[in-house]
Amino acid sequence: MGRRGLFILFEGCDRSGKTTQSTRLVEALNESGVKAKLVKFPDRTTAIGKMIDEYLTQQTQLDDHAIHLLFSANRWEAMDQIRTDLESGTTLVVDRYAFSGAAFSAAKRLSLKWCKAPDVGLIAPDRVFFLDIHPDDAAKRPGYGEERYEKSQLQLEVRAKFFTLMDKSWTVIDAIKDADQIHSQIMTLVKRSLDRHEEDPAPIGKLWT
Ligand code: FDM
Repeated sequence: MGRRGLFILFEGCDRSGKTTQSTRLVEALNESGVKAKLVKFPDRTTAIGKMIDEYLTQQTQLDDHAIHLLFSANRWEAMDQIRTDLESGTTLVVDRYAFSGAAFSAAKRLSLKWCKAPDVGLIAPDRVFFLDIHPDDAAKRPGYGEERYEKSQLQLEVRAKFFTLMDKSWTVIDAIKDADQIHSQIMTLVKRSLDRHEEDPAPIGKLWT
C-alpha cells in the first residue's frame, strides 16, 4: 500500500487569506502529481452546518456553548471521510479546524479547557500554517464585517488565543505579504514535509491527546 496523505491545515483570523492559499495549494499539489483535496470547516452543507451558517449570518441566536458544540460536531461528522481520504493517499488541505473552534469561543470568554474538550481525539493535522494578519489590516480587505465575528476587538482576542494554541507543527506566515510570495513559501515548506513523509511516514495522530 502507498503512503497515507498528509493533513495540512490553514488557521488564522478572518480575511487572513486562508481560503485563497488553501485553494492555490490544492491546485499546485494536483498539478505536481500529488493527489490533494480541499476541506473547509465549518462545512455549511450538512444539517449541522446549516445551523452554523444561520448563526454566523445572524439569522439565529444560540448560546455560546451550544454553537461551540455544533462547530465540534461538524468536525466529528467529517472524520470518517477524512480518515478514508488520508488512508487512500489523498493529502488534505484543510481551511480552519478545532483551533479556530477553541480560539473563537475562548475569545468569547468560555474557558479554553472547556473549549478544547469536545475536539479531543479528532484526527490531528501534520502541519499547520497560521496566516498572521493584524485585525486592522484584515478589516481593510473586501467583504470584511459581513459575518458575526468580523469585529476588530474580537479578532484581536482570537489572534492572541491562537498564539497560546501553537506547537512545533505550526509555522506563522506573515499574511500581509503578496499572495504569490506566500504561496511559494508554503509550497516549499509543504514539498519538504511531503519528502520527509515519504522517507519516514508518521501514523495518523490524535488531537490534544
Ligand atoms: N469558527 C469557525 C468558529 O467560531 N468555530 C469553529 O470551530 C470554526 C471552524 O466561524 F469567524 C468561526 C470563524 C469564522 C466563522 O468561518 C466562519 P469562515 O472560514 O469564514 O467560513
